[in-house]
Amino acid sequence: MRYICTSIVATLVLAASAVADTHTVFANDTSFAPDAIDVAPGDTIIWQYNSGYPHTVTSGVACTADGLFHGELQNGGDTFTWEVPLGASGDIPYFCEPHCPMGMDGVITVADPVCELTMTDVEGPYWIPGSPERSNLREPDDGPLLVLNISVVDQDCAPVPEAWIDIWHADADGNYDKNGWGYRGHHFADITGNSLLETVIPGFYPGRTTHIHVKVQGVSLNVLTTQLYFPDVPQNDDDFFYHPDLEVTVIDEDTDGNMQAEFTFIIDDPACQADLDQSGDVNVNDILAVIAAFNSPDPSGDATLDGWVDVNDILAVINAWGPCP
Ligand SMILES: [Ca+2]
Ligand SMILES: [Ca+2]
Repeated sequence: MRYICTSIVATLVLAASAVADTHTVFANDTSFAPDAIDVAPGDTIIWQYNSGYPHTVTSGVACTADGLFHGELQNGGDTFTWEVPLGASGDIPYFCEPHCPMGMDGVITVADPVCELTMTDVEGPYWIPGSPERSNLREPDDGPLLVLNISVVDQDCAPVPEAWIDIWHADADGNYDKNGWGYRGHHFADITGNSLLETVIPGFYPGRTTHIHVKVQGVSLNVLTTQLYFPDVPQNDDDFFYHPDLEVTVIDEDTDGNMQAEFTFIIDDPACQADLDQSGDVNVNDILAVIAAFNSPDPSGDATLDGWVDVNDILAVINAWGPCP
């Protein structure tokens, strides 16, 4: 169970999954070049002595250090390296101590984390609504076993508490239970958007690589329908629906093929999207906004964000009735 305690921060970093960049800033006589850089959390910045008397690279504003970082560039070839913390955001000003009065300063602007939505994948023919609530789908003598750590975050990288997660997949021999609830079940993430699925690694359904079907929903009416895959399965390459972005990340695997893995779903779950007039309440005025835009693509009445205003938008407003969280 030691793998379960993934911190939220680690989850968000995984979700953002941006490739870290390296930025170089030169220290000239009385200036940094460039003096403004845009970075992402986890990026590396290298300041390099270029010319002039010895410089420092000191975080702070108005020539007053704030202690976040301090480096010294005495001679040609000297560098100072700082990695942008994962929790950093906004502007981080800095200066050169001896030359700050001459205007030698700079600013690092940290971009907000970006969570790109998990791609959808085909639902397939075997989904059955109304599955039993359970997060353990195993049956006696199952194997190889899968423990999947699931995280659900929204497009702002914020956890989606109590997200609904519906799972269905083939048994270890590749057969679907089309009459009962074998290897089918839904469960809810906890208040931090995390959950644990215990099941068996599915076998090969004819024509497909091994895969797990999933639907995920947060507080909005949007439902993500997709599939999960496993890395290094030769059949992946021949599967029309396979995509590497939908591979689980393997944490541990033993010689019998029992696996611990994780996956972060990033879902489009705008808070209170049915508050069409952004009044802070979902009420009759939002119904009127739907009616005003009825049978059109006008986004001012599109509570479901599906590009069209129809009766589903009225239902979405009713479903979200009341004050916005
Ligand atoms: Ca409203
Ligand atoms: Ca709509």
